Parts: sequence; structure tokens; C-alpha cells
Amino acid sequence: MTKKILLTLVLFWVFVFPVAATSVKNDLMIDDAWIRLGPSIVKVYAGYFTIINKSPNESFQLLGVESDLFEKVEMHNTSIIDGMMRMEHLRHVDIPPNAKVEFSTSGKHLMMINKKKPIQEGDVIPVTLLFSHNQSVDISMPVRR
Ligand SMILES: [Cu+2]
Repeated sequence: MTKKILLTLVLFWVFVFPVAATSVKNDLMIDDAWIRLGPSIVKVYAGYFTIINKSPNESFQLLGVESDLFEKVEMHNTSIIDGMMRMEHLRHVDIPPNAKVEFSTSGKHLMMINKKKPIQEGDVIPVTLLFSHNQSVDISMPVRR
């Protein structure tokens, strides 16, 4: 009986909280994915995650990002040039072997442009990352402040 309850709890954890899980595909691991909630009138959101390449010798490139909830998703890099903050549109992002590449609140980030429907805190947005070597990784990005 106790075993059954325990199993139920484990299954509950696995299937009800997939958001907490890390997405893994072969050597690529996506961690800490989230989208920053903006004011409801804002149609552009920023998204963050960490990509870990566990391969000791193979490098990947992140070539694009897609989400059905946004018209388009771009990869950007924020940098300070002559005291001015600039955002550069990245065509691809290199993920070297055994490396960790962070999309964070300072630096590289996703720019998720023109949401197609209202988004609230706690929503989980399905997003697909497109990599070189014909790899794609589906992730769930929770929306929070
Ligand atoms: Cu940007």
C-alpha cells in the first residue's frame, strides 16, 4: 500500500511538474528557462536559459528559436558601447564542446516579438530551439516576474 502511494507521488512529480525538469537531447541540455513577465500592453518579452553542451568534442550552433505564441523570436546580445546600451541581433550562437552558454538578464537573451494572445504569470510557453546537426530541442518556459 505504502509502495503504491509512493509510486503515485513519484509519477505525480514527474508528470505534473515537467517545468522543473531540464530538457536533454543527446549532448545538449537546456536549464533554467524562463520568460520575464512584462506589463500587459507590452508585446515583446525577454526569455532566458542556459545551454549546456556535454559533448567533449562536438560543437553546436543555436540557429533559431520558435514559439507558436509569438510572431517571431530573435536572439540578441546586449552590450554597452560608448556608454550606450545596444542590442545586437545574433544570427547564430556557438555552443563549444563542454561549454555552458547563458542567456541572461545581462548579455545574450531571447527577444520574443509580438505575442499572439495574453500571457500571465505562471503560464508555461512551449518553445523550440533549433540547432545545427539538425537537432531541435523542445522546452517549456515558465513566465515569471
Ligand atoms: Cu533584445
